[in-house]
Amino acid sequence: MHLCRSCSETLTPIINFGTMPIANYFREHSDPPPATFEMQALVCLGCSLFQLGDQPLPEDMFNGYYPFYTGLSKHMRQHFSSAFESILELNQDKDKDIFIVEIGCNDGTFLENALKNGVRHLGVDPSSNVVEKCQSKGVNAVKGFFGKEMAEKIIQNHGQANYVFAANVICHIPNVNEIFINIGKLLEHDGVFVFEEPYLFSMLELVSFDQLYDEHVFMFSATSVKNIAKLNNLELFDVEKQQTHGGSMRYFVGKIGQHQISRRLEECLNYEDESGVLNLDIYKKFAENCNKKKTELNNLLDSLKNAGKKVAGYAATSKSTTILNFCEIDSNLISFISDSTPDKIGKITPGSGIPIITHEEMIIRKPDYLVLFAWNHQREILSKEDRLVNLGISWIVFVPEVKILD
Ligand code: DWN
Repeated sequence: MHLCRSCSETLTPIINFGTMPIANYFREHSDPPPATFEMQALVCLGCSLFQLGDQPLPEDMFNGYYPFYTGLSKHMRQHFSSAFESILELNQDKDKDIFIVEIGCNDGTFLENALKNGVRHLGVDPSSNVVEKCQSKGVNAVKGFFGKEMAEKIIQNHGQANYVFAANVICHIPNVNEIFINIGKLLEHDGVFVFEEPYLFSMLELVSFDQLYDEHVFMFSATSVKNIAKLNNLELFDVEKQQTHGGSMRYFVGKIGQHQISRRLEECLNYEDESGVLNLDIYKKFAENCNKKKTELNNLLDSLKNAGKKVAGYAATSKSTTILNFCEIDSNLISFISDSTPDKIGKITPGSGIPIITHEEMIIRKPDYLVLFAWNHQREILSKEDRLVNLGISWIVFVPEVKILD
């Protein structure tokens, strides 16, 4: 039996995806195999928090080798530049010396904007390789997990923060109440905690269950964030939909009574309520859809193999670990996956053992089909890779549905 990580109610099981490896453990053949865990998704019908039952140890997931760099995507660089502008717009007093803290700053793609604008800032990240990337750019960053000790150290060295920002990070941290409590301490009385994460209702609608992997222990909705904030003496006062990662939500949280509750938030909460955020039916349907998608993808790949076609993958994403392992796809069905991250080249995918090569080599090896694992960057990738279609390579997508693109 699992209890909700926020409100402690008993969780209701939704779907078990089976044994999964660490999603970002791209390794050499000779390296030890990845740590594994049972990936079961559950929902709390008390506070609506959708979550995984178990999660591997944080130090197995985030360490000196974390092979993901936000800044590799042009679209994400633009997104974080505009996220930074929106945070500046929250500040009414333009002469104020503001201080922004980013939790999970990765390679500093967001905080580079603070640096450019002369805004006092600090990034925190547990992975030393990305912290070094920040420091090499002149972005202030420290290595460590964000918690009580880190919050106190930041206050002692820099004072309280006007803004705390996090993107695709809070859903990684299991002790969510503790995070909210410590962010509450770090924030000035009128400060704002702005964070954005893949949105529960987008995942349900697109059946993008590959958003769930070891790191993504939560899939938030406005309802669950409102409840977590309340439980920890904070208040959700606004939300803003984002196009990133197939549909994300940006949440604005402050101290109780400090900010006006927005109309947008009220509408969003109504929408979630009417859509059945606390009703088991929508989650049962999601589980059915996940199994249906697995069958459809397997059928398509089997039929292409039987027809003698060469199928490969594009982008060795964290998400691909869930798809490949849940659908039991290995190098018999997908010969290789190409990727732009130098750290991943020459390695194999976790669990499924598919070799990773560069995009240049992929073109030389010319597959007939490419499964797009970075479907969340579809527009960016299809436009920069239009040469592939001229080479006779067709794209296979599986979000929102399994199909070969025209
Ligand atoms: O939350 C998280 C999100 C935001 O980023 C993480 N826990 C880790 C990571 O997840 P992901 O690996 O699924 O992210 P992406 O951005 O969907 O995929 C990144 C991978 O795709 C990289 O290995 C690089 C590759 N890629 C590529 O080869 N060509 C990406 C783009 C945009 C490209 O054009």
